[in-house]
Amino acid sequence: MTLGAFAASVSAHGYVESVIAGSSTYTGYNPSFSYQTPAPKAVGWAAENQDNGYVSPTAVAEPDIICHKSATNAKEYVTAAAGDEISLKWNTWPDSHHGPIINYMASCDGDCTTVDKTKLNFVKTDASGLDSGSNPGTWATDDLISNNFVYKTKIPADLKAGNYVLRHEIIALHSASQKDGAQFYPQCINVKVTGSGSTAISGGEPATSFYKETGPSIQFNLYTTFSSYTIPGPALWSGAAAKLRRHVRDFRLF
Ligand SMILES: [Cu+2]
Repeated sequence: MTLGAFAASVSAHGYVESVIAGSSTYTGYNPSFSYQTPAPKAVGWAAENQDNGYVSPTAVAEPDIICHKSATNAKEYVTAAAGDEISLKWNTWPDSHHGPIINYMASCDGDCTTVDKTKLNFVKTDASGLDSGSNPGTWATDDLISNNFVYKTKIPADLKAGNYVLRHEIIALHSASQKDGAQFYPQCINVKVTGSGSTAISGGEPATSFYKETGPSIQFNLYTTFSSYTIPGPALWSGAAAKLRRHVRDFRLF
């Protein structure tokens, strides 16, 4: 494949190019890093998604759903205190790819640079889905685009200090009226949480058990009239301070 063809094929989708916490900006994982030796250091987990592609609903129970295709541990960490807001900056996102944006966290119980991703038990810490309307309506991805491709998520206020994987995910629903038409774009980021929080993550589950291939929020027709959309996956974690509406407001104020 020529470089020109590659450039054209990657133009549609995006990736988290940087993560901002406080006054620090960290490098996310750019799929083109796989062509560089040594690869630049990044806080985002490496993945084999050079086409900026997605994980299909056929793989929701496979390890690729955890941190994208054939993902391997990031070697760097974002440092943030419990209660801090982290900004996830995508390089771009296509208008047509409406859908929810969901964040999960799992404790590495040690070192996230070597942890086995299949052992991570995640809780949902924040999620945004349908803001208003239908056919197709205004979605979290539309807020992302109008917010310069930045999504802000909050580290739970009382989360115990330690090393965590933040799993940040967009689910694009533009083709989801068909079976296996939804597109999952997960990205994992290592976060070193500081502070004096006392709540450990409990009740988490592996990302491979979040979704059902034919679940009602995975197979979903955007191009019809609907009055609500249920964000898929487990319920919001009891220890998560951020509530859904709050994030919607944050975007509009930004
Ligand atoms: Cu696409």
